[in-house]
Amino acid sequence: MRFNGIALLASAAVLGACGGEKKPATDTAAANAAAASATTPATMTPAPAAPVAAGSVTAAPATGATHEVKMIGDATGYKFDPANITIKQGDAIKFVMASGGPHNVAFLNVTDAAASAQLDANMAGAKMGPLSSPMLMQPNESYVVSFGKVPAGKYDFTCTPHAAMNMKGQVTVQ
Ligand SMILES: [Cu+2]
Repeated sequence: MRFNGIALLASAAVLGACGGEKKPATDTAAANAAAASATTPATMTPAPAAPVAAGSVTAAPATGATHEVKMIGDATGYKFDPANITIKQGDAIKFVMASGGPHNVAFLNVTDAAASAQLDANMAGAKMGPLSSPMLMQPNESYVVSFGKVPAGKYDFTCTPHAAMNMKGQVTVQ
């Protein structure tokens, strides 16, 4: 046992001495190759999806009917009227500040990336953030959202200042 151990150590030392110049070189090359193949996909993966898609989407003007939704805050509470509305792709919704502002319209939980990018592109003006209109302060102020090229589906929206008061609604795009 002892002799074998010593023999192994000795041969390892000899191998280390003999292959000393070549072995670390190949190890380093292999490590670099492994590191490169490991890091390249990881850094590449998130890049193509989001910025390219968002940048390539442009606003699609409405080509159909314009539907009106009032934004109300009075003794009866805070609400969109109508709160649930069904439209066709290419229609528009004109949100009109009726009372009790400031109100805004902010779409929530748009999980489809293409739908989110198109809807956001269609929302112009000094937005409060992605998928969120500016604040409408004065009576009869309005904000039009085009649903041009917005895929069929259901889109939840809320008024950010009055979300806790249940001021919300849903657009169904056919
Ligand atoms: Cu509101």
